[in-house]
Amino acid sequence: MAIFNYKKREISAKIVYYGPALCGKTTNVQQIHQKLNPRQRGDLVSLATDADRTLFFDFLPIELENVGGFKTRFQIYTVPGQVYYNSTRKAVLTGVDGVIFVADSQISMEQENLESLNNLIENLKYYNRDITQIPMIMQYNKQDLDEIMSLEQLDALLNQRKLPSFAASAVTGDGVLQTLTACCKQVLNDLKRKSVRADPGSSPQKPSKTTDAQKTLNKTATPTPPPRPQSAPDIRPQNITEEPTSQTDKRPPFAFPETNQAQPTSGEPFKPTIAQVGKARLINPQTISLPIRLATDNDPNKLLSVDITFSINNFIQTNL
Ligand SMILES: Nc1nc2c(ncn2[C@@H]2O[C@H](COP(=O)(O)OP(=O)(O)OP(=O)(O)O)[C@@H](O)[C@H]2O)c(=O)[nH]1
Ligand SMILES: [Mg+2]
Repeated sequence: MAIFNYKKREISAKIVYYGPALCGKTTNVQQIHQKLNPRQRGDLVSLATDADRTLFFDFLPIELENVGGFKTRFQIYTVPGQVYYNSTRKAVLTGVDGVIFVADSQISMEQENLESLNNLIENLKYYNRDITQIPMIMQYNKQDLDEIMSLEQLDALLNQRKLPSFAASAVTGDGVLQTLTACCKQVLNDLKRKSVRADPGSSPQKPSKTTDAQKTLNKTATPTPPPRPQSAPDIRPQNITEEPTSQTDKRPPFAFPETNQAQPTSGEPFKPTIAQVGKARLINPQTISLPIRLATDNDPNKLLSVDITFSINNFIQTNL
């Protein structure tokens, strides 16, 4: 669930890319990582198999400066699309604030798209959450390929709710930032609505029960509650743009979200134990790849690769 920290004037929210195997979720996040100014984003953490299939998730923190006077952080996750990783998909959905459903536009993927959408509905139900109450954007990916469904066919198949939908080609980057921008806007509008509802002063009727948004606010309250703003912040984001790195921009680099904010707050525990670590390999001057074996995996030959990226001002140590 999103966290408002009124004292630090920060909002933190979670967006999950969902969709069938190989539809392009990881490629979307890689493009976002490449396109955004390094000051707007942290490092990309990918937990993948040797064949570059997502095993747990990809994670990318991004930050929008000054949305209604608030620093706004989004934690972007992808799920593993392969059918048998459902418990991981469920875990990644913990506390989600917005979903981007990436559909594979190829005609041959019709069934997989439907199954993945139904799987999303089911996994949200596990958390007693209704998909219609969660900000959501559709992305019709792989538009560069032949033998794809038309946008109208994809809408008829997957989007009876008429959610905003974007045609995209994640390999070229077309439509990637537009999709993300639309989702960020929806999430912020949703948070604004909830915060207005949770603010008794701005509500015509006092709610009789504690709402989810109030619970979230209570959870983040410090022992001496900081003064609340007069009204809910005006959270209209600017478009997320491809920004060339500006040498004169003195804003601090993105700080990795505090551990207690990045961790799921409820649901399944998600802490795989490492049984064995192999020899590190240098992928590029900033990135090493570590082969690891999980304690849950008895096959000594089944190693996963974990990529760890370093940058000068921002050192990330994963918990995994
Ligand atoms: N032609 C084309 N290929 C794409 C596009 N997006 C992704 N791909 C390719 O599709 C393959 C799978 O992409 P990924 O981003 O790894 O897919 P994923 O959804 O993360 O897959 P899982 O992690 O297994 O769920 C890769 O070879 C990508 O290069 C696209 O828009 N067009
Ligand atoms: Mg992936």
